[in-house]
Amino acid sequence: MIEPFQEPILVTRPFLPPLGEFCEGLEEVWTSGWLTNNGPLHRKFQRELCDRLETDNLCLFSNGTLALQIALQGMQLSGEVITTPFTFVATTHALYWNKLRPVFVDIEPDHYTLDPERVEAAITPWTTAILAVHVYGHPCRLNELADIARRHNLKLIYDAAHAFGVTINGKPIAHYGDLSMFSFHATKLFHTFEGGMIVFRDRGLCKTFDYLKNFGFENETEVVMPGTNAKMNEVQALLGLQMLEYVPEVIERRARVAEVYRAELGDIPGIRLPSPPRDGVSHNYPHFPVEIDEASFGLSRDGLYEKLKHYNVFARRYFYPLVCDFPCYRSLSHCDPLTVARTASERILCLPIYDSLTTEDAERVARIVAEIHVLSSSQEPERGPSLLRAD
Ligand code: T4K
Repeated sequence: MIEPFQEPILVTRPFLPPLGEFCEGLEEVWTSGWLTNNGPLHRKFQRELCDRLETDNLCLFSNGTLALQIALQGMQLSGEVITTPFTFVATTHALYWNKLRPVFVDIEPDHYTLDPERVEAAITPWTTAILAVHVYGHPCRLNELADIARRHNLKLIYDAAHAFGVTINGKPIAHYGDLSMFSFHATKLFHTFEGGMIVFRDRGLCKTFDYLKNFGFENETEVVMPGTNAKMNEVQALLGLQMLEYVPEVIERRARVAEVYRAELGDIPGIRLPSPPRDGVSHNYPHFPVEIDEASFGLSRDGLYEKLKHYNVFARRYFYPLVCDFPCYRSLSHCDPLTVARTASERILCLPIYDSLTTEDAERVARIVAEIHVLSSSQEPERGPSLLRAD
């Protein structure tokens, strides 16, 4: 029997720059006394991101959800928006907060992104936009979606929460579509504790987004629209500036963990590994989703999820249930049977992946999965190690 891990192995762990480096930066914040409201670090972080992403149209936010909500509001969309049910619930909530009706369509089985054929089939006279998700950092079918959006005069918006650092033939993924939202949440490989960013095509929207995230203030005495408060603060910006330097290293270390999983899990019956990135895509390895086929693995996805906990390994079922199955969205009718999304949601388990997970630990996680398969297939009475708890 493989011994359980001494310490819990969680699905992710945030990368953080050396504390000393961060404290030095904090001194700068303390000295300036400027804590938020477009301060010097915010401006510097924004400029740095603009340079790296080769754009001038970029706006920072306190978190990704508000970034997406404000993006949709600023674009003045109405009616129906075609979207995926296989995502974190914030994607759909952002539509709801803008009184937009989500129309859920199915995803493709290879990278779990929106199926362009289903998108086209779902367009009605009320459709105004497509909201697609680069789920697990895999780019959607960019050309097909762009073509559909152009032919039907729809806005094309990407929830790129998972996709920071992804490029296609060297071009940042932020360059695709009318607008992309990135999350800088602690669970993301690039983060600012909490935080978010939008990158957009229409320069004319810059001012609108700035107003919307700052109460609609034009100046001290004028409010030009009913905005909210969604500003990134100086400490977030400081962390972002420091984190930027480490992104290539963090992605590289995650890639190594993914390689270990691929090598070690590939031969286990009933485990389907994630499809490799498409040609030209430089991936960022935000998650490591495997599909479990109960019949050949000998145990369901949920069974494996529970058994892993006995070894102190805490995988996650991203994304289960489908968003359309949450009570707040269940009453929405949709014509698409969502067959692929449903299967993915019932079968996918995201294994732990983060920069500080050693290759030895990743190997051990994989060997545990293999052991669970063997024990489950032989249907021996349960003799698993004692249950440990995550703190
Ligand atoms: N669109 C998509 C497609 C998204 O995936 C997300 C966020 C959004 C939009 C919205 O962006 P934000 O508004 O969040 O910027 C997490 C994150 O909270 C969420 O940001 C993320 N997606 C989602 C996929 O995952 P939970 O509920 O799974 O988080 P939690 O607290 O269970 O954390 C997961 C694991 O991470 C823990 O087991 C331990 C580790 N962890 C977490 C935190 C917060 C740490 O080690 N340190 C930490 O500080 O939602």
